[in-house]
Amino acid sequence: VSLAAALLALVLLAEGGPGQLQVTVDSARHEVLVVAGPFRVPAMAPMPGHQMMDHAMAQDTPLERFGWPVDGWARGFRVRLVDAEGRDVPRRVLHHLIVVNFGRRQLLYPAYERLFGAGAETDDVVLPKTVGVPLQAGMPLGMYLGWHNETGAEFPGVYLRLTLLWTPSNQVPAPVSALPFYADVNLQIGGSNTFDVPPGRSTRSWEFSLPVSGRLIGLGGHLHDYGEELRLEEASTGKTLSRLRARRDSLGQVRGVERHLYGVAGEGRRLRAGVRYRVVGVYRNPTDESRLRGAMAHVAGLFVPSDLRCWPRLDEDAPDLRRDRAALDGGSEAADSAPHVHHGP
Ligand SMILES: [Cu+2]
Repeated sequence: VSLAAALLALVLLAEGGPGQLQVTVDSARHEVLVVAGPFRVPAMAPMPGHQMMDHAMAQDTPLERFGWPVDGWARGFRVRLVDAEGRDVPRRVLHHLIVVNFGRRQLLYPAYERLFGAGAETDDVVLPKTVGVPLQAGMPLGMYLGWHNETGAEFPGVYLRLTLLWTPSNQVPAPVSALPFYADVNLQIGGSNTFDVPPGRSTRSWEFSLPVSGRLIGLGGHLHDYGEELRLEEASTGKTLSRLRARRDSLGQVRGVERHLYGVAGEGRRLRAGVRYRVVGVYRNPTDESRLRGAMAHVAGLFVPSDLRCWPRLDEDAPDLRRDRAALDGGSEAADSAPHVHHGP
């Protein structure tokens, strides 16, 4: 076993760039380990309120690309931060981690798939073995992170150890293929998705239709402070298909958003190709001042297409996709106009 494991344990170095990204396959445990770093994570001054923390103060690292090494399905991840001696670094200094799949388009947007995102409060995610996100060996992935270190101490050399769990392509029965689903009330691809929140109650929504039918088997959401709820509705009837309420404290600061697991074997929430749907974000601002560009509202989950062959094709030359690529690859202009767009759950 050890020889086979050793032979199968590939170590791939990310092509180009100063990053020391290492990808290692553990074929016995069905895990892919991605190690990035070292990163210098300076201490930041504490910020009043959570909104500042949410965006302006998170420092994004440059995108680092790597190739996904195995055929199969991704079914979860674990995140750990360590120093050069292997000692744990507090997980909360990692504000967000985004993994992008440059080999596939999103369902609703001509933009690259966000395989997953993890925030400071996101627990490790592990799906049951009956479901997974299909990935082929060689699929071009990329990742970036944002630091937010309020511990008061600098961490001079932090390594991110991202463990991805996968199911091999020969598993019987094969898992159900589920792909990321993302719908935002205000996404400009390659730009920002934030918007202003006026005093009082306000809603913002975006309508869409799907190129392929399927079912949502899980859905979470993301709101900033003063956020009240997110809804997924049928546009013509206004019928609510999913409602995600924010957990808020007495000042309206959002502590989290509900998450629904509609089941893997069960029906999930059926969505049909060609039907108009609407994602709605509801805010209630108790102050008498608008909060400028202070809000975000989106849902993110897992979608099982009825036919994966009908998934929309990636068109590398489409203007939206080029904008997305430019923003992800950085460059000062793109970085200014495009703070991170986080995708969960
Ligand atoms: Cu946000």
